[in-house]
Amino acid sequence: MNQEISVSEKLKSLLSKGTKVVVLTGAGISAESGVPTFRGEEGLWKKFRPEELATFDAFMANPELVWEWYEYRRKIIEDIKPNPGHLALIDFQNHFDKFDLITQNVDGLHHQAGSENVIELHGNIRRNKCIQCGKKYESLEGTIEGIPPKCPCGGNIRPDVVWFGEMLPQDAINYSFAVSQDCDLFFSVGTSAVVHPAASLPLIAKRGGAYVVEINISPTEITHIVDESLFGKSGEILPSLVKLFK
Ligand code: BJW
Ligand code: ZN
Repeated sequence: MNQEISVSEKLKSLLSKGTKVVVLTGAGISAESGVPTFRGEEGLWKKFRPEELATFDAFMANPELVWEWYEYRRKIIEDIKPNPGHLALIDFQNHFDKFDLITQNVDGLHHQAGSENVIELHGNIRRNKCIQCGKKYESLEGTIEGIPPKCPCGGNIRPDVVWFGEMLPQDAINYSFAVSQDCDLFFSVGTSAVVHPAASLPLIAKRGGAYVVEINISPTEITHIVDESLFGKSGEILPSLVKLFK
């Protein structure tokens, strides 16, 4: 559905080519593609405890369980496709002279949609790495079968995602801080904005003088600090925004 939306005059004026734009996305943007979110009524973590699954300690304590959980998640996303929200961001990329897309998502859907230079803050669930030598695996070719598979060096293979208590990829977070600090218009899309350091980015943008817009189906932790909230599905709101400049 591509209906008209009501946005402020300020936002309309900022939708011009020369505006420096940053978009931060979270699980909500992929919800309409059929990927479960983490928190909330339908969230993955209603059924699973994150500390039992999304930490390195959990993996060390029970590598089989954690590996199986990620295999289950990979099955869910095997045949998914980008939705109109992901696709609208291609129009953003083509329209604005300076545009950066930062995602917390590990599903690779922005890339699949055709977005370029996507900053993946929390890794990618389709990729793996060895816990011992750090070798990255785009597929399981070259590993030794098992649950989890093993690297020829003897180390267990784990998904190449960022778990709680782990550092985010240094280049990715440094770049994200820099562009958020320096942009004119920042969109926080489909994220509960509770997981740091990603959740700091809208605040950094705001402090740097950017106009901060949130797109979400419901209020979040940052609703009270943003300049404008657009409540609704990102798969509907983002295409409606595109209509305002295309
Ligand atoms: C829709 C919609 C539709 C639905 N349209 N909207 C500062 C303060 C407090 C704590 C910390 C802090 N700094 C660091 C921490 C600790 C921790 C943290 O943040 N904890 C908080 C939860 C309290 N952070 C870390 O540990 C991070 N590492 C770190 O800081 O390293 C430095 C360090 C190291 C050692 C010691 C100390 C510091 C790492 C965080 C890694 C997060 N990893 C996960 C799992 C990835 C792998 C996997 O997929 O399994 O990443 S957790 C999970 O949450 C996942 C997500 O990327 C992340 C964010 O979730 P997201 O995307 O916001 O999803 P939801 O479900 O929460 O929200 C969805 C939203 O969409 C909702 O609002 C819906 O309403 C909305 N929605 N449909 C629009 N159609
Ligand atoms: Zn190895």
